[in-house]
Amino acid sequence: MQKYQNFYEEYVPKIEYTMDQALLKLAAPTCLLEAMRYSVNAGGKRLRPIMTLAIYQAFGGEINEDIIQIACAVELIHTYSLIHDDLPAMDNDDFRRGKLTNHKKFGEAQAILAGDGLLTLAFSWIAESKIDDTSKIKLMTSLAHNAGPIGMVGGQVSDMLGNELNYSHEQLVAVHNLKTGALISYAALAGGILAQVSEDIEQELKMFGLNYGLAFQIEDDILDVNDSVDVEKNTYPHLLGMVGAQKELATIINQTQQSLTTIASMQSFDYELVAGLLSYFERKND
Ligand code: GRG
Repeated sequence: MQKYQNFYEEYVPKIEYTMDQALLKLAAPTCLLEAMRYSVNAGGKRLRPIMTLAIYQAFGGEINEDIIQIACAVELIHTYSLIHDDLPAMDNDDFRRGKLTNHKKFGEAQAILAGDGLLTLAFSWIAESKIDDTSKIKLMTSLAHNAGPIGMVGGQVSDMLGNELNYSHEQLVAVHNLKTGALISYAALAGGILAQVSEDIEQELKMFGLNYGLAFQIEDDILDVNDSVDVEKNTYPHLLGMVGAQKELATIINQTQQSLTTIASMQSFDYELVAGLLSYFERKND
């Protein structure tokens, strides 16, 4: 836990610095750049790039500026998804991370375009990096797959359609895996791709990320109930009750730990560093 805490404290500022410096170098219209930087610099846990970097280092990878910028590509996509999710046509939120949402600050058209800009820029950050071409293609293919219509975007659509339906447990897992799990699964896999692990380990990293994402979503649903936010229809507390949702969360967290144990049995791996990512759940469930 302390090892991960130290890693987190060292790399979050580096992630934030890398993203802002790269944005500042863009010869984009000033108003667009301002809207993009506003959301990228608005804070957040930086969970996804931290996960990529921790997994890469756990396999013995040496982190440099190039690797940090590649790890940040997924954070750009995450940020675009939040900007678009907050729009009036979707969740219609006024605040995000304690600040006005992008469209409230810059207007809807600029917010849509800032999101579009971040989405495409993410792929440039991988394409223009110094790593070998095979790893680049693997990263870009997985990111496109997990962020797009058969990943996060598809999950967002199923989630919206679900407002009219009652999803079964199985359907709910499928929606969460796409909407929330797919990007986190990519973040875990990216650490392995950068460290050039075997395909078996890549599969295990994908599972780790998917289960982590599911746990993340169940936790979010439970916290909403604790914060007295209305219990929405297609959530774990609504489907399984609070006790059932807590039990399911514990089961899924256990599965993420199992994935890490399996990985450590296959290749030399800093289990302690990556297991620290699970401290996110421990703190909230104390
Ligand atoms: C608009 C294409 C499109 C997709 C939106 C991610 C998403 C899909 C919607 C957000 C809805 C939501 C609150 C989901 C719960 C899980 C989640 C992704 C929370 C936000 O991620 P954090 O906690 O955010 O990593 P920070 O602010 O820490 O970066």
